[in-house]
Amino acid sequence: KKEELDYALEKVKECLKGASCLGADLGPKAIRCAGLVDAINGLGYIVRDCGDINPSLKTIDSVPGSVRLNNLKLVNDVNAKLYKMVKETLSFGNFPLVCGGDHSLAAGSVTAVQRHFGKIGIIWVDAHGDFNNEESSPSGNIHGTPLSAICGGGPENILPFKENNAEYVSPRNTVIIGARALDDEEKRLLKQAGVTVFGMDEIDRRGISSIVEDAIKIASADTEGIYLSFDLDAVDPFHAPGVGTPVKGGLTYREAHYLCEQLFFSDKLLGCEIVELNPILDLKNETGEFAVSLACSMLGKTIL
Ligand code: Z70
Ligand code: MN
Ligand code: MN
Ligand code: MN
Repeated sequence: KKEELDYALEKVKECLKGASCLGADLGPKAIRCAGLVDAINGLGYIVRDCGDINPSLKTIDSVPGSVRLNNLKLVNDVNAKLYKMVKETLSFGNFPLVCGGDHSLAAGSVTAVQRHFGKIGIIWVDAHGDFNNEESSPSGNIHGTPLSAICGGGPENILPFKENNAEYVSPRNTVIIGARALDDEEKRLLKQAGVTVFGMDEIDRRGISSIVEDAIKIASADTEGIYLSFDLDAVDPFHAPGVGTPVKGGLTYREAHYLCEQLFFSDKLLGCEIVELNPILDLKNETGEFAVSLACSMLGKTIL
């Protein structure tokens, strides 16, 4: 029924905004349905599916006190589990591929990768900067903040599992690709921190190959390697409609794949994630299938 569908849609939209309840549940399911495990097996890898991370908390929480981040407890609960899972994966010598879920999961995944390797670079493919802190965030949605937190700019309270004296990721080794929806204060914070931002305009002007080459250089300078955090809303909604906040004017199908292919060939990848898939907003799981094909490119699938 239309009313029921509208209701579900509203719920998912709500849930994708920085929390990991319904949206985080449906995204990974849709990626599995699109054949992720078989596709990666087909590349010659052995896949260990660690399963979904389900929050122990059932309800959306409002946090008492002055904290203005939405669903903080819920997000922290999921991220604490993800942190442990990614660290375990790495300590077994395996390669983590994290599927979301909204981008707030990066607080857990990236902190684990950074902790394991000591010093990493990040390539953050996204229409957004996700570089707000608790004060600058216009929405209170945690998915608008994880990159700032990971780089040490706060909000500190989304990293409760971060071990004392563990290093933050250096903004100097952090690169955003595909940006076209940054808040004014967020732009200032990015500049101040020294994060390299390649907006869509620069990709138009210079071409994706030159941008990716620069990004790999920056993220791998004096680091153990690169973690790729791929928000599907970086891609143009024409190819990836199934995301919470589609923004026109994004990466083409081939630009997105080229980026992933080159990162594989760089031999610097330490792990990767694909986030923000929202199957309810998708068309026939097209974006889920796209996510699978991107994962294959990150893992070495070639054209010729
Ligand atoms: C805005 C905020 C955002 C999506 C992250 C939006 C952030 N900068 N939107 N991911 N889809 O609220 O911080
Ligand atoms: Mn994002
Ligand atoms: Mn985004
Ligand atoms: Mn987001």
